[in-house]
Amino acid sequence: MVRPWVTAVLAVADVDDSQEVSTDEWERMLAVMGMAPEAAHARASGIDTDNDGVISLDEALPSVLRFYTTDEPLTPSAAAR
Ligand SMILES: [Ca+2]
Repeated sequence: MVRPWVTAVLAVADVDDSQEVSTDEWERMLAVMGMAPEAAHARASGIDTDNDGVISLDEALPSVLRFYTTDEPLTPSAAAR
């Protein structure tokens, strides 16, 4: 149920339409969503668990689920706004 939706998120993040999402593309998407650049970089790198520079569906799933199912703020500063 969630996989097609995460697939759609990945498609949006794939700005160069290469059919895969680089950590740079994921980082850019997080920044557009309001995450601080350093935090976006750290989060994108952390999601790429096999360190191949590409965010796979299986790598993105837990992160996207956590983002939308907790009250965890994007960044500490975002919570203060
Ligand atoms: Ca990867």
